[in-house]
Amino acid sequence: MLVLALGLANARPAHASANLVVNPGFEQLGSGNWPVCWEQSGWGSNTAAFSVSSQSNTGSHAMQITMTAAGTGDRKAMMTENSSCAPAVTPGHQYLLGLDYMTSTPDSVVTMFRHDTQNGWQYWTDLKTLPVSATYAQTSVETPAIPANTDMVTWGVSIYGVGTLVTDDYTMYDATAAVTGTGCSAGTACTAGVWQTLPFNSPVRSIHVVLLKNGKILMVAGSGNDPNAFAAGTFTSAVYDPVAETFQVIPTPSDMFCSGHVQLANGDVLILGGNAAYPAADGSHGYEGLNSSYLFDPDTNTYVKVNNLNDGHWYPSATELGNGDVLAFGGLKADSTGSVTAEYFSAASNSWLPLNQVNQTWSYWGLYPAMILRQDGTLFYTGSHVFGNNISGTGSDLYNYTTNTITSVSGLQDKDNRDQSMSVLLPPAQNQEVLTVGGGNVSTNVDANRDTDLINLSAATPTYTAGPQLPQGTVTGGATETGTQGKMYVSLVVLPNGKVLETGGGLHDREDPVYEASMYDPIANTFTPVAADQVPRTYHSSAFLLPDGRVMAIGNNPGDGSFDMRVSVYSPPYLFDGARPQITSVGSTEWHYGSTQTVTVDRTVGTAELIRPAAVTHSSDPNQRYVALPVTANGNTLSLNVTSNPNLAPPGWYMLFVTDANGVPSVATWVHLT
Ligand SMILES: [Cu+2]
Repeated sequence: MLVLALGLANARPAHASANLVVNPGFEQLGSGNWPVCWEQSGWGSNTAAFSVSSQSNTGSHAMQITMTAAGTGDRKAMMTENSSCAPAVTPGHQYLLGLDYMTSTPDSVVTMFRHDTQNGWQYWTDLKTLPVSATYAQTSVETPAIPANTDMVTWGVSIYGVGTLVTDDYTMYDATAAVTGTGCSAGTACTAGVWQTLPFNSPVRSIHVVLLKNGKILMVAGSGNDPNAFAAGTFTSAVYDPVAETFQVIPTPSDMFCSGHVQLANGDVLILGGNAAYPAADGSHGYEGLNSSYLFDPDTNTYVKVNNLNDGHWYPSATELGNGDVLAFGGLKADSTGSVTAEYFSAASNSWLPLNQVNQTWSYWGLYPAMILRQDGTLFYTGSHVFGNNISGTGSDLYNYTTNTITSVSGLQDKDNRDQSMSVLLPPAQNQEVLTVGGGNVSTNVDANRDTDLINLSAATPTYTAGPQLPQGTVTGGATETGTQGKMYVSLVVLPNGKVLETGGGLHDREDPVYEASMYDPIANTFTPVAADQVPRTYHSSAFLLPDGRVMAIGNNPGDGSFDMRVSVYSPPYLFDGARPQITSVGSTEWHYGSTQTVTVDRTVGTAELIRPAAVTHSSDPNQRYVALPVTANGNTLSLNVTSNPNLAPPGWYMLFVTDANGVPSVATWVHLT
C-alpha cells in the first residue's frame, strides 16, 4: 500500500545545493512501516523505544525515541549505512546539517559517522547538543572538513538521558566556502560522476515523465503496458516531489499509455492520444490509437478534458511552436494503421482545431517522430522515431507547416536502423545544431548501432554529417560490446554546463540492456565515458534533468512484460568540483521576449541559461532545449539578455541556471517566459 504524503509549504531558505538526505521527513515507509533509509542504532545498557510519530513538523511523519531508563550508551535513528541512503561527501568539504526537533531531555546530541574507504564505517564526531524544547525548534550545525578517504557519512540525533526526542525534516547541504581552482578531491566522481539507486520505488509504471513548473514530476503509466490493467480500466499516474521525496497517486481518466505530451505556455501539460485497445488475441487488430486529449494542471494535480483530436494517435509526438500553439503528428490511429493527420492545438481557443482548419500534407511521420522547432518557425524531422523502418526517402525532412511543403534532408546514416534513436537540439539553441544518436530496428532485430549524426539547421541547405561513434558498454554478464554494436532506446539529457549526458539503452528492443553512459561536448565534438547506471534502462525508460542539476532515470519494460520500478539519480562531475554558485535574487519571474532581466548571484559566474523542463518518453523529447542568456556582469548583479525570437525559446516555464567558469551550475530558479 502506497503511503501518500501531501507536500506542505517548506519555510526553509533556498540553498545552493541539493539536500543530500534521502527520505528526510520520514514520509517514505518501507517494511514494518519503518522509514526507508533509516535504521535503529545505539549501544550500551539502557531502555528505549523507537516509533514513527504523527507529531510531524511537515508531512505526516516524524521520528520518535523515548528512553525510559538510562544507563550506559545511547540510542539513535541514523541514516542507513549504504550507498543508496548515506549522503555521499567530498573530503575537505564542510556540510551544513539541519533538522527540526522537540526533546524533553538535555541529553540529545547530533552524532555523525563516516565511511572510510579503507576501514569501513566508524564513529566520527558529536556535533551539537540540542537544548530542551517542548515545541518544534530548528537547529543547524556545520561539520568540520570531511577527512581524507571518506566517501559517505551518516548522522542522526543520539539520546542518552530519560525523555522523549522527536525529529523531522533533516537537511544536509554542501556548505564549502566558494573556492576556485582548487580542483576536485572526490576521486573518480570528479570525472565520472556518481549514480545512486534510490531506496524506494516508483508507485506507477513510469512510461512518461513531465517535469512540472513547480519542480515536481508527473509520471504517467495509463494501463502501463499491462493488458489486465487495461481490461480492468485501471489507469494510473503519480506526481513525485524530488525535494520531499514523496509520491502522490493521481486519478487518471483514460489510458494515456503511449500518449504524447508537451507543456503549454501557462505550464499546463497537454496530453494527447494514448491507447484505445491492446492487440486482439485473434490477430484481428493491433494497438489502436485513442483520440482523447487532456490538460494536466500542476496547481491542482488534476486532468481536465479538452476536445478530441481529429484522429486517434498511439505514439504521437507534440512540438510547441513559438506562438504557444502545438503541432502533433504520427502514431497509430483507431484502426491500428499509421495516422497521416497533422493535429493543431490552438492556445487561444484552448482546443484542437477541426480538420478543415489544419494544413495537411497527409504525410506519415512514423511513431514518436522527433519534430524539432527551428529558429525560423519551421520544423525539422530528425529521423528519430520508434518501431521498424524509417519513413521513405532520406529518412529526414524539413517541414514548413505554413507553406505546407516538405524538403528532404540528406546525410542521415543507415536511415532504416534509427528506430529508437534519440535526437536533441544541442546547447545553445542559438547554434541550431542537432545530434541524433544510435538506433536499431525492431522488425529485423539487428544489433543497435553506434552511429551519431550532426546537422546545422542554420545552413542554407542543412545536411547531416557523421559524428563520432558512441562509446561501447557492457551487456548483462559483463561482455563488452564489439564492432558496430551500440544502443537503442538511448537517452540524451541537456545539462546546464552545455554538455549532453548520453545514458541507458539496449542492444535490442526490450532486451540486452547496455551499461554505458557518456558526456557529449558540443564544442569538442567528443563523447567521454562516465559512470553507468547499474539499472537497465531500455523500452519505456526515460532520463531527464532535475532542477537541482542532477539527472533522474526511471522505467524499463523488458520483453518478459515486467517493469523495473527502481529510480536512479546521477550526480554529474560538476557537483563534485568545488562550491556551486547561487542565484540569490531574481528581479522578476515573469519574463518577456527581448527584455533584459536582472538577477543577483553570490559570486562570479560565466554563463546563464534557460533549460526547458523535460516532457520525455521512448527516447523522445523534441522540445528539449538550452537557450543561452548573454550576460553583462556588474559585480554580482547580472543583466541577462532574453532572446526576442520565440522560436528559439517557445513560451513557458524554464529553469534558469547560472554556471561558473569551471562549469559548476547553480540550482535552478523557475522563470516564466512569454
Ligand atoms: Cu510504448
